[in-house]
Amino acid sequence: MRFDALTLFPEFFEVTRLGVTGRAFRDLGHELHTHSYRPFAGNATGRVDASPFGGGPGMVLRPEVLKDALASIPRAANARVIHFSPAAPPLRHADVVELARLDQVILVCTRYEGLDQRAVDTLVDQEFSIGEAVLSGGELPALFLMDAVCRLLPGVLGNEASAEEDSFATGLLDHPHYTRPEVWEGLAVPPALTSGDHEAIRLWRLREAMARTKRLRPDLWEAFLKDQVPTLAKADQWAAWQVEHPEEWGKPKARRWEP
Ligand code: 4F9
Repeated sequence: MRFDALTLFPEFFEVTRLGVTGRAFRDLGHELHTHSYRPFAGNATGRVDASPFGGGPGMVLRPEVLKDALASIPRAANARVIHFSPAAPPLRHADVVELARLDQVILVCTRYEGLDQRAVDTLVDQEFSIGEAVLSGGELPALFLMDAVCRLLPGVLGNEASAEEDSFATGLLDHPHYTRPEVWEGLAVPPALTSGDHEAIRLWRLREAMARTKRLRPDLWEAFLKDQVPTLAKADQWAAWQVEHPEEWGKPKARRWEP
């Protein structure tokens, strides 16, 4: 996989030597090429932006700068050009999975006031935001996307199974995790996890993941109830029912539960 990042601050991308991106680029032959807009300013001053028509604060990247910068980058047949903007739908895990199948992702980073809309309309394939905070530029969103994509590339994650259990891949938030010691500052690990009963552990984790999702992301929980619960095994449907009826937890399930 090849990433190209267009930016006024190529140094932002030095952190990709660390962690999963480091493994992808250094050890696994994936590539990151950073490109400054500066050589494409088209004037001796090196200015790549201009003030917005209609007035207002900030500067807007000129469309011909992006066009010329993109033209200097070799393109794979299935390359995707992505621009980051707070005024765009959020990047979802499903988007990350789709991007991980491409041969090339071109990341267009602009400052907050952004990019001339004609360049967005004619040169950009897809726009994403990351979260609802406004940032000073698109570099951190580009790093965010690369981290999320690189950990899905074969051989990047130590444990291949972990990508499939990711929050959002399952439609649920992750369950809580515990490690040694079994009692820490008076706080014990939940007994199910030390029971050695694999099915009890699986159901405990599922129920915790469901309870957390209901509490923190009611939107995801509603979708999970509607789309996924009907397809689950009976034991898992029972766990979902318990999450919806916490007052019934611990009571015998006989006769009270109608799936
Ligand atoms: C992009 C913020 C995506 C959040 C781009 C300034 C941005 C952003 N998500 N902020 N430029």
